[in-house]
Amino acid sequence: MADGTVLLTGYEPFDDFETNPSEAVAQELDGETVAGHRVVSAVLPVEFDAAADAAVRAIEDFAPDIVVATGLAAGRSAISVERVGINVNDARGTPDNAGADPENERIDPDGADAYFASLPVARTVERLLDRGVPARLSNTAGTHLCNHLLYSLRAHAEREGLELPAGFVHLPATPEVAVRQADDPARGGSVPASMPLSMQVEGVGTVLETAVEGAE
Ligand code: PCA
Repeated sequence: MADGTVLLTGYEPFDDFETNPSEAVAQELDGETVAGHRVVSAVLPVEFDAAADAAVRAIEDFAPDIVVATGLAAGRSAISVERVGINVNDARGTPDNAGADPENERIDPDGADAYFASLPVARTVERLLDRGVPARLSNTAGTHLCNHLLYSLRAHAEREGLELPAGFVHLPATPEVAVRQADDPARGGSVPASMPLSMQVEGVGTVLETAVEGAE
């Protein structure tokens, strides 16, 4: 019997990525038990107008004790545990899946400038490294939907007075994506950073475990 629930979110594919490892990892861990907590997963739309609402619906449906959100950061070589979400929407020329391409906008004109993730971020990175999973603490989640979600989750918890630890983890591309995006490597071109999906699943499992322990 699980004694709590962790909501794990991933994102749908976006831009010219045919797959999103965060979706695959969320599906893989859905229904598992981690540190005595049941994992429930939701895959969110990559849309500025819909992602946070979808996450809030999942919070209302599952009443989790903790939320860990994830997304793809192609080009990063390690699992990045994000420290902060800032009050900015800027797609920087990568429109979302509904075509929105905000530039230098606020998420909430009346909201706080930023929210820290409320998970034990440094301890999570240490645990990942102890287990041989490349990981780092990241001081910027960017200004696209991943940052948007971290900010929105923390703002939601504050607005509703919820005791709901929440954080965000960026995942590297998978080797399959890196191969597709390689720039003519047989002629000396470059190949983007990647991490096998199995290691990403292990890594996110470790993030959930540390989050549960940190919240106890
Ligand atoms: N990564 C993007 C948005 C969706 C995703 O998986 C980001 O880093 O903001």
